Amino acid sequence: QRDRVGSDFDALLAADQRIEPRDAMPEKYRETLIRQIAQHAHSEIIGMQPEGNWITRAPSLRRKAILIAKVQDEAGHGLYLYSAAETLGIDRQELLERLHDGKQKYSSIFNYPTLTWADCGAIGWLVDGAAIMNQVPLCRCSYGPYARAMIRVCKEESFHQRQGFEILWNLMRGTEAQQAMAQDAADRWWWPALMMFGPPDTGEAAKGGHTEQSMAWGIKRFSNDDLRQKFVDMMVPQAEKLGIVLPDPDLRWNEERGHYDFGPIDWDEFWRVLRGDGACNAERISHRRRAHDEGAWVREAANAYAGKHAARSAE
Ligand code: FAQ
Repeated sequence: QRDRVGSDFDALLAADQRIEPRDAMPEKYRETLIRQIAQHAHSEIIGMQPEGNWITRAPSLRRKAILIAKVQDEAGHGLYLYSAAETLGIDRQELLERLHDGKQKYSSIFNYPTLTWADCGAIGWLVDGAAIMNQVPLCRCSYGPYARAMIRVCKEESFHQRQGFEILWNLMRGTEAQQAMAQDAADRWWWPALMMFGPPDTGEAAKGGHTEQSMAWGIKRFSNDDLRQKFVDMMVPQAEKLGIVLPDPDLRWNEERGHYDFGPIDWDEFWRVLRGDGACNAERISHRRRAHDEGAWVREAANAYAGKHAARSAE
């Protein structure tokens, strides 16, 4: 197939074929992918913390087993994504240093605290729901290794979303206190989930954004606002099923547009969180650094083992 269009980058893109690691690619395309894939990988492993916080306190053995599996899936997603980034010629160690030094970002959403058990439901329902909406189109991303990693990740995220929905479903059918806990979690996670899609496509906040170029390169398939709208349209009926009231008085069906209208997003809060001023930014990074330092012996042992094997097979 490759021969039909040759190895020329533009021809591959024009034919909607995948760019593979050995293909020639513009340096900016490579840098954009490293930025996005690394940010995505960092989000997965930092994203283990908010729910990991509840593993010891999950309300039953069944819930605990499910939560452990979900958090492990997130670690797995991080590993696929770091591997995909490495195919672009960057070392994993370097990426982790950039995360630890604050030179690369992770998703804004993981700087919010998980205060109650219902937050695990809200994360699965809303955060994984937003992640799926954003990541299904990435299965068609122009860069092969990233697109392929997304296929399995999306399957697992769908499962995660269902489990979040089910947690909230049960709470909403429980006592008054449990219902209030579910509603409170949805109140706190709704707006941050909308921010996950990134700044708006137009206006001041859009300046300096990457969307136009990334869409031209087939990395992003939809703009931030288009995905956000699809997400709102998907979630409103689900909230109704749950009996949860989404915390937005402006939320209503717009017959003309064929979409739900929703109220203004607090972009100042978004940029504040990105600058490091969210409730949990410092905690997330210090926990991450500590885990990395405490894992040094595992990396050393794995390297020593690999070295021994390499020496033996060279004999
Ligand atoms: N948080 O021009 P754009 C998960 C930055 S899901 C932080 O629109 P772009 C699963 C952006 O980097 C979450 N920063 O940028 C899970 C740029 O700054 P820069 C992870 C954000 O890249 C669930 C600036 O704003 N998913 O982890 C955010 O074209 C539950 C301008 O923005 C992904 O990463 C944000 N929310 O579009 C795990 C998906 N939004 O880099 C555990 C892949 C924007 O120039 C539990 N990524 N920024 O300094 C993407 O699709 C894109 O990178 C976007 C941003 C859409 C996030």
